[in-house]
Amino acid sequence: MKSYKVIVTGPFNAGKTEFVRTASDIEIVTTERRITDPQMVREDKGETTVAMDYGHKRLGDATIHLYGTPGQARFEFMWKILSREMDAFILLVDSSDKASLMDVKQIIRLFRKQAHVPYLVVANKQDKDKVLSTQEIRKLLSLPDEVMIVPCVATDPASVKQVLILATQMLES
Ligand SMILES: Nc1nc2c(ncn2[C@@H]2O[C@H](COP(=O)(O)OP(=O)(O)OP(=O)(O)O)[C@@H](O)[C@H]2O)c(=O)[nH]1
Ligand SMILES: [Mg+2]
Repeated sequence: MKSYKVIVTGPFNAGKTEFVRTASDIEIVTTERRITDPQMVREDKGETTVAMDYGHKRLGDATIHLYGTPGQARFEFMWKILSREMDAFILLVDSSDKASLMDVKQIIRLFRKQAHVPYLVVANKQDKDKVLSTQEIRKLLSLPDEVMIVPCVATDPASVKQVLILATQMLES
């Protein structure tokens, strides 16, 4: 039985907790707290992850342990703790929020520094109006050709499963 530790990271509000929740075979462990900064509150979002999300998913003969990170930079100290001994990371972005992509290069750099593991980028919230395409996001993030970017809707189990299948293939190649 293979076991992988995969980090789900990305900027504030990208859909990390939703992704882990949809992916997981078990009810996830979350550490969501009410957002205290009024400027950060969104119409459909009153809570934010302050430490981690945890869930796991069985895929074939592998178990993927998924650790969602906080998105706000002030909880960045958790990123280092969570990324210890990771096998890969998944970088989620909100395809409907171009401004949020500003922070993403920095997040990738930070995780690459922790360990030289493979990663893939998920262009989340593709169900929304006026979203950036995967090509546009690739360009904005200057992603090298060898890094996969996958469209996704984190509320849709089939979409999330597809990402995990690709992540597993990446881990096993
Ligand atoms: N339409 C749509 N909404 C989504 C999708 N994924 C997540 N959301 C919504 O986006 C909001 C943010 O999702 P979260 O999972 O809390 O985001 P997060 O990245 O964990 O946020 P932080 O922990 O605060 O950084 C929630 O209201 C989700 O329901 C998606 O694919 N499509
Ligand atoms: Mg969260």
